[in-house]
Amino acid sequence: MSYAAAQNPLIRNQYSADPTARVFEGKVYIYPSHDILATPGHGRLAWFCMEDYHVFSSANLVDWTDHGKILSQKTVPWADSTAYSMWAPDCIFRNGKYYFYFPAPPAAKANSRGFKIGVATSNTPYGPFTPLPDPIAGVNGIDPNVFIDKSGQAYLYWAQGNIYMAKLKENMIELDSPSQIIANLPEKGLKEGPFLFERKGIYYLTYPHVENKTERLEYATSDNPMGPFKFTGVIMDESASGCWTNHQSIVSFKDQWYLFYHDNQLSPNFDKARAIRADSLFFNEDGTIRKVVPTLR
Ligand code: FUB
Repeated sequence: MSYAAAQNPLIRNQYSADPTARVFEGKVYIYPSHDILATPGHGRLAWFCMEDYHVFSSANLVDWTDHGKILSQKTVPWADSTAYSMWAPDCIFRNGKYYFYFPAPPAAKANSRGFKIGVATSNTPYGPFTPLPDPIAGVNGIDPNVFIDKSGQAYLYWAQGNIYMAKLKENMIELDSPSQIIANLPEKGLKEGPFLFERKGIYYLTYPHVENKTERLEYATSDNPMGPFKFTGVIMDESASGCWTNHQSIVSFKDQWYLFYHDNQLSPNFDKARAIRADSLFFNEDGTIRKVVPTLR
């Protein structure tokens, strides 16, 4: 089977993390977090610092176009415009519109560590996106991920120590069921960054989990996007570079599956300045995922 070889890290002129890859209009679009370095008065020093989002697209996974800034903390009506905490986003297409989901601390809680999840919409996958006036009611947490099943039912997954999920209404901006914690995932250690995809009737819930020191990528499977899920295995071991976080998405593009993730290859001494990567991913006959070993390029 032939497939394009990704050149890692994918983006080299800026830091990027938490890549959600989507296939829209025959190209791969990546919606990552945009790490920058905090300076006095701008973000928390030596911590994650993000003030906006860029989106990147590629037709071959080698040549990437930066479509520029698609959303900024300054223009989200409900968000704290000084928080520098625009964490891991997602984007999905429905009814002619692109819906961009992002976490941010709300303005009313400027001194709290809480996050809400907002939505911004666009007529194109590359934006610019217009934020809605309020975050999604009933959701507190980070790392939104949206999945639409074959019947058209949409689901929102997010993290707040554990992984939560709820159905979304057709309008994609309101919950349509009570939120629930996803059961049967490892009991101990932070779980965040959910990303759900479907292949051959199996729903794969993937997530980073801290078992020891840094996050490794794991997955659980089910025959239903609402579960129950069963822990199934590890997709990628803990980072060899010592990057505390990892964050994944998995998509099929031109008959090849890919894992998108990040490490701190461009900033070996500071792991909050990360770089997104991709490697081919393969399944066994029984649907389990073969562990991905990061390429060193
Ligand atoms: O990028 C900030 C946070 O780090 C993300 O929301 C988490 O998934 C982790 O990658």
